[in-house]
Amino acid sequence: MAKYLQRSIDKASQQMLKQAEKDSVQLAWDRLEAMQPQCGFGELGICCRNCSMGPCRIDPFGEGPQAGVCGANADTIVARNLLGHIAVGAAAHSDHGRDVAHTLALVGSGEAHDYGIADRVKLIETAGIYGIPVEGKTDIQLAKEVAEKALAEFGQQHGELKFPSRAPKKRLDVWRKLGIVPRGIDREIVESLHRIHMGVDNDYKNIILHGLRCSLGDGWGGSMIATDLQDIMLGSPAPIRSKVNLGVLKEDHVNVVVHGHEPTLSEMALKAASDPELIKLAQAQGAEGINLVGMCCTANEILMRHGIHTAGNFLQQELAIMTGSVELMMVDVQCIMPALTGLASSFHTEIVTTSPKLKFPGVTHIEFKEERAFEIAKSIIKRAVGNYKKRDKSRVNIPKETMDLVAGFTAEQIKTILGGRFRATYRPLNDAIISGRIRGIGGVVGCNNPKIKHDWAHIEMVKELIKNDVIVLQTGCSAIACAKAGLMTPEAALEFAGPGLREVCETVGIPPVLHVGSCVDNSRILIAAAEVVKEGGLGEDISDLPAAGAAPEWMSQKAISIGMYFVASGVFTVFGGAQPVLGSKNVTDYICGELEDIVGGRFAFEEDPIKAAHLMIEHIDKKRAALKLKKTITQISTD
Ligand code: SF4
Ligand code: MSK
Repeated sequence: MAKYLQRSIDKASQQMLKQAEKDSVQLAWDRLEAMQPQCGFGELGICCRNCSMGPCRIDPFGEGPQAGVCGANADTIVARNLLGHIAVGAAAHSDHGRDVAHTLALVGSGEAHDYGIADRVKLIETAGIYGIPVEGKTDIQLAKEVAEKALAEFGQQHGELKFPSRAPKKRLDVWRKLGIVPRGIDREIVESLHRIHMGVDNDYKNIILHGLRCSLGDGWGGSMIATDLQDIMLGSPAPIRSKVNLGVLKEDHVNVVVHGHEPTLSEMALKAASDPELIKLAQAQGAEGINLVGMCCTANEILMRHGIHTAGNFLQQELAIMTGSVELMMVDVQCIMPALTGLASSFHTEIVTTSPKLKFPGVTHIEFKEERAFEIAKSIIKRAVGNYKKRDKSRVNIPKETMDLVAGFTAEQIKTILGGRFRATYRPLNDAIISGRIRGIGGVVGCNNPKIKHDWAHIEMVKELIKNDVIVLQTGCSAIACAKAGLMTPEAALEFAGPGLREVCETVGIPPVLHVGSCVDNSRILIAAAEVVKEGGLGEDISDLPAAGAAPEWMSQKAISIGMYFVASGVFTVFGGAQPVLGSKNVTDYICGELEDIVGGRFAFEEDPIKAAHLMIEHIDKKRAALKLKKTITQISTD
């Protein structure tokens, strides 16, 4: 089979991969190939370069060294490396949350005029969670107080973060008993870095326990702050139709791709792209207009709130440039491949960095300032318009593929859609699970990874789950993969869902696979799980629910942090490829086994997406049996 066919399951991507082969352009897949064989010590997690007595490595065959120069064994080294990944992932998500809180604080102090309060109800609810009295206060005053409380939680030294109190009581009790309720978001990250310093924590169980605490500071802390404060400021999503895949790029328009994670600037870029003055300018250059589209999680943010088209997921960032039609790619933070600038320089595409945290040598940097957000966004869009005339029309090769989808399903929206506008409740969802029409809930999230055929594992797994009546909630690049495969339309239920799930989707008019948002919006899945428990009839804790999580094509440190807080929240979670822990049998057994007795959740590693889906289904069935729920039709037929 031709290489380009082996590399992606997505037709639009295959077309660009074929083009790259023809033009001898090196993409992530080629760089992976050139990297072979990859370091086995790294894969197993048994190399350490924490101090200059090293670098050290443990011999996995038991013949060579079994301890580093300091005496650290495989268990210590693997656990420390894992904690390092969790800390980095939690830091990335939480720093995103901090930036959002900072912007809301500027709204409160009247310094960020381009933003306002878009969801008053959520503002009041959030104030309630923080214990802030609302009476007699203007929205702006309240926003300032909420933002300040949120900002204080990053540096808090003692006590507990507020948002974990939204978890079921039993869950909170588990965390409290273990002493892992995060005290402060930054504090747990810093303590992680301290513990992994040479000669500090040597007990792998103790190290991992802190990893759970640090990750909870992400899921029930930094990420949740990012999601909720974005909703307050930019608006809470509601179901919305849109389109996805590289075919959303337009041959006769100035194409601007916004890529990364933080939506504050891209919201303004969106506004700037419909500014009549700039559209006129684009038309003067011979374009029909300005077409702003998203990539990765910035895409998910503006898709969820505005229905803006998505060009692609993680492994499509280089492919978008390969179309020869992108005038400008505006990037913020996270998942931006360093390779972009080299590739862009062989086209007319201009990469513009906007965060002080992410720069490339010699690349245009226009720094985002909340106080001048719209003005800055306008200047960036203007550059894109100016680049249109540099486009080499003979090199434009935009795939035709697009797919319709419905996005915008939040924890609140699921409640309204199922329960009705005036009687918002999770009761119908719980009843559907109890009666066996819905077998359980799957959360399928995470990245792409060129080690796995692009999008393949996401799509296979999700199809298998919905075929077995498991309703699927998705975020991140996984959501984009399944949207491209047509799984996020209400009609998909007729073609792909099992009989019970199909009936529910048909009655309510929802897709069997719900787009819940970006990476930080995994916090929406936690809230949805807490709501299901609160509604009653399915146990008293998240770990009682017939639910499971997965990251079939994971690659980033953030994915590890997300996986950890899913597990810490009591969720059985399957990763497509193993985390770098296999060099320690003790650590592997602990996180894939014993942890379940401690926190109610554990990991499994399974590369085959169908087998992985069945691990999730088995777990769901185990939970159904424990709850004494009757068997579903698909359960009986597969017994
Ligand atoms: Fe080697 Fe220990 Fe230093 Fe790591 S901390 S590099 S195992 S001596
Ligand atoms: S963008 S973290 S590749 S999901 Fe959130 Fe996608 Fe993974 Fe980045």
